[in-house]
Amino acid sequence: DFGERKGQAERMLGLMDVFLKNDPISLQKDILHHVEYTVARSRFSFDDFEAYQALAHSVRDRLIERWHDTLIHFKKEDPKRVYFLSLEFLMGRSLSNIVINLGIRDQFADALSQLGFDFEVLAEQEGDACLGNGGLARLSACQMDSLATLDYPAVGYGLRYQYGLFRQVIVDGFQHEQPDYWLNFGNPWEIERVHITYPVKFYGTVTDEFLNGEKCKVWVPGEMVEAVAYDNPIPGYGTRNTINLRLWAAKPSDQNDMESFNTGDYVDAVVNRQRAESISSILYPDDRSYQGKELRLKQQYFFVSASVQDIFRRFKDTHKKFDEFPEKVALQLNDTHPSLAIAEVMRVLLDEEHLSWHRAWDIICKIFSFTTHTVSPEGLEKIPVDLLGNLLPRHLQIIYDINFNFVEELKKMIGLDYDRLTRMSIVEEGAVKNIRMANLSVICSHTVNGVSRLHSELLRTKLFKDFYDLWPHKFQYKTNGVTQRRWIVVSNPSLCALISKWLGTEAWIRDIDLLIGLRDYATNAELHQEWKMVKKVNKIRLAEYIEAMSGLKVSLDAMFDVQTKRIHEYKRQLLNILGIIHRYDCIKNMDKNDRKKVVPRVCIIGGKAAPGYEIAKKIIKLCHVVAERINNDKDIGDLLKLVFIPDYNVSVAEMVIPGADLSQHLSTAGHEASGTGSMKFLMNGCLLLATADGSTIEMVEEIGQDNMFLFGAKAHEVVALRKKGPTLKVPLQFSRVVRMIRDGHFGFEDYFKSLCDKIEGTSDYFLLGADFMSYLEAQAAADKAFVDEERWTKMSILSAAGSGRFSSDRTIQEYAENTWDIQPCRCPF
Ligand code: RUG
Repeated sequence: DFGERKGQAERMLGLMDVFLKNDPISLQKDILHHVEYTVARSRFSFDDFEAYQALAHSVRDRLIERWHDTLIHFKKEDPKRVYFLSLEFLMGRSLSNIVINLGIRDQFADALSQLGFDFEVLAEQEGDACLGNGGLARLSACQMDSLATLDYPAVGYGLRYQYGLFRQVIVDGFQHEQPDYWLNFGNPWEIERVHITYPVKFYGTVTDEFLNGEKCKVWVPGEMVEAVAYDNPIPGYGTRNTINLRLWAAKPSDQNDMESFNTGDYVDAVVNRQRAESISSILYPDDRSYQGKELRLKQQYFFVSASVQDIFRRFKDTHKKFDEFPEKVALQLNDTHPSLAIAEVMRVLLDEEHLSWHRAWDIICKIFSFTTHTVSPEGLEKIPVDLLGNLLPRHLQIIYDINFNFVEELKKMIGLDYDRLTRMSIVEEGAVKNIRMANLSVICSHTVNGVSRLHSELLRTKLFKDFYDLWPHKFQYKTNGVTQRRWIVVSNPSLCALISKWLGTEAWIRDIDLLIGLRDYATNAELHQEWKMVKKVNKIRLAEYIEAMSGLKVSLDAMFDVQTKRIHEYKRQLLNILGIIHRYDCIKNMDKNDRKKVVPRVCIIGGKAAPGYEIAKKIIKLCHVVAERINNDKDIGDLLKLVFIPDYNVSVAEMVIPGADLSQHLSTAGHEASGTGSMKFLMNGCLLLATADGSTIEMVEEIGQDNMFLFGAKAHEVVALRKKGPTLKVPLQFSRVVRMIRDGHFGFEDYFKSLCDKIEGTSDYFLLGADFMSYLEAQAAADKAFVDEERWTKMSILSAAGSGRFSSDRTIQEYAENTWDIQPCRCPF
């Protein structure tokens, strides 16, 4: 029978071309084939969107070839794999990234132009996949790109939300949220795997039963849902390796419904089916505050359970002994969101594989590693015991058992220090009893890391001090990084070509350390000319976007000054707006001569506020009323403009970042775990105006303090400043601009009262007043540098040249070597 199957396989191979061809005629034939047979349009009449669909399917065919080869290669080699568990992946658009990584962009562009289409125009047809909130989610996407490029055997697991992050619509300056049904027009990049499904159980009871004379726990669930796999191949650059991002969608389980259908309760049964689907229907739009919602908990367990079943299935395909599990499996927890995986793996080992507690616990301690992205204790996830016990009764028992053993061990080590025991316990006692997911993650992981050096220091000295004192060897830091493939090659093709020309190679696209070579030409006049030209091209693109979006014409001679990120008090968009009001006020009070010295600015702010975050929404409104006033003041002209870019997402970022001269990263020191937007700006030769927070501190080391504009209190000073309370002095300039808002210079004074109250006196938790003068000085320094074109261009070149350390390739390599202990597994060409 094997001989027959082999014969069949050979016959099938003979029928197919070995690989799809990439010459212009083959590509055109493929595209037209997909127009006719996939999109089902006539090849003589199809529009740009249909052409995009056909193009995407032609690209997908090529992607699938490599993906299959990689999966077969991994199966054959059976290396240790890392399983990257993340509740969020912010992929944005895929087409351009994929063709660049596959090395077939130019071939497709040529083929399309012969068919009368422009590649870039078609690429614009694609919608963004926004299955995440912000930094954490985009980081996951960058890390997948690096894992594939560096040939690591990795699988990403997440949720296939039907509704991604809400669309931000601005009406009269107020944010409104609209649902993002991103799957409306289909998604050519995913492959539905109807045969890869797993049952996921919820609720019910746990009973004691005897199996072969041994007492064991049996969980009888109250509800069952089916998890269906959707695979998203992620190609590496300069390699055939194409790894898998497997996202789970919830489907009703037939087993669940049989009862209701049989009892004739047909309508209820259908409604129940819809309830099952709701598990993967929506992304929670706030990544920083955890609300103990049942649906969110269900999402977490749903994706964890399906992923763990998948991982066990793969392991058991080729292995019999569970002691080999840690040699083949590394499980990475991206924040605490997937940390139920710990209890789930334990449950499977104990209740399904019938390992002893001792053996199961030994495996747990070897396979999990945990990255936290949080800075403040309030940001740490807690799950009410009642909620967890109701939804996942067996998991709660296991967590209690882990905690019992831990606390007993701890007592032996530290004695009866009850304060410390209470702090370190997984269970938080109180009016509402909670499970502390961060404590669970730290206790059960062999490695815990922060996402910048400063962040790790804060973890060691504050957030997880008790744990660090106990297990210093567990704690590491892995400074975040972003992929240069997306953030230079895709988003800034002119800069990409320029860098390759001056370095004499494209090798930096895989080996980012080569970027440092640009330093040799930092004062080269010819490079300066070309560098400025590239920036100009990108500024034109951004200016056209601004005009199309808002009708506002902006001057290309002005400094494009950008702050784009989620709107949050600690990120201090308000400091930026107050600075703009101050600038406006100063210009208004200048005579003609002084005005000639003003450096014209186009201030650009963009970002979404979480729907329930009132203060953040007020900041957006304030930005709009200030913009309205300034932009319509004829007396100001081109000296100052303020633009709010709505619905900031990955593809908007790809256009905004290359066009920025200056970018602002204003978080109160000690509040931004890392920050990754700054890395993208840096790679694009944009100068930074920033506080000494998160990864910025490491940027200063790479590019030098002279090449950026630093300001504000340092992390260790922030605590002391807060302690000063009412005696803390704020500058007159600060009080004046806040008064302007209070007095209704921009209207809506009643609406903005609570906003002003939040930043005056002892309420100014994020220290806008204390940092204001230093901020204005940094802004003045930026103005001074900007008028000296040669100096600015040199700083810009040095920024890009020094950005290599902030590539996710470096981050991933560090994880692979120091955390996961995995080796590259390169698929032969
Ligand atoms: O706020 C952090 C950023 O500082 C960081 O750069 C990013 C990636 O590590 O993660 C962000 N973050 C934090 N996203 N969600 C959280 C809350 O856990």
